[in-house]
Amino acid sequence: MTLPARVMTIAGSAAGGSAGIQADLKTFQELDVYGMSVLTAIVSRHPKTDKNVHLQTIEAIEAQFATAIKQVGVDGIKIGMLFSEEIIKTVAGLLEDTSYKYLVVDPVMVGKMNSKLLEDEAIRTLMEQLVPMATIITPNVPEASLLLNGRDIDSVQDLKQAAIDLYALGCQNVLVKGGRLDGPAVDILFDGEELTVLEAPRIDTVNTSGAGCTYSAAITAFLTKGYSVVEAVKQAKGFVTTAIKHGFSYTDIVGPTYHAAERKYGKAQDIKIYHMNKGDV
Ligand code: PXL
Repeated sequence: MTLPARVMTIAGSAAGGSAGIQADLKTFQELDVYGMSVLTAIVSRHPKTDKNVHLQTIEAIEAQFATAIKQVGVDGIKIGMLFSEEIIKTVAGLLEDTSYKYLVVDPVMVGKMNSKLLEDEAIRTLMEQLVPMATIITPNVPEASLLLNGRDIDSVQDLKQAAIDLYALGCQNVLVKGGRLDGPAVDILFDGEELTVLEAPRIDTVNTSGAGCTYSAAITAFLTKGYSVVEAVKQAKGFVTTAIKHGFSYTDIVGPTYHAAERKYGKAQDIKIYHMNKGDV
């Protein structure tokens, strides 16, 4: 038997199950890779104290990483919410001492419900220590803007320029996700030479909690299964689009994407993709 590829997420727990570690592990399972997790923090609001981010200790983070590497080993790693400078530095140190093939860095900063998922002073450390190690980074519009000194990103043209400029941070590929702009959901992938434009129709739903986590988890899974970067992003875009299409909510609170949607309803047929050269932007 060929064993499934080994994928680890280093991220926060979203207790409601839509985002963070929960979204990542559900996505890994759907895509038939072997999922492991290193929990950095628990995100869940205490009804009386209002505390929302419950950090894990550095010792607990190191223990989880060491256990997963010893018991299993790893081919692909996805990084989600790290929250503090200390955690970023710890994770960068752990990665330096480990061999793996792919590193996907989702620079998670703010949740859909506006919860703060990265301290302000930690942004620079993330840029300097983790982004240069990444196979691909996957910022959304607010994250790309923060990584570019607060630049306005309002159009597909701005997305393209942002992808080109973020590449200068030293990662191998950049995917800027334009889902928060008006119009179709356009994302721009840049590998230093060529831009790939991926476009999905806008889906009329509020239930998109965890979409970003799911997208980057799917990219990690496809890369680790041996897909090229362009093909992994294309397949992941289809997976998350189908998950958003079938999103739902159990309450009046913004609900999850449906991680099993592709398995139940088939692959998205409406993703458009085209390539252009850097010089044509
Ligand atoms: O969707 C971003 C995100 C990432 N990680 C965790 C989260 C959230 C959003 O709430 O809770 C743990």
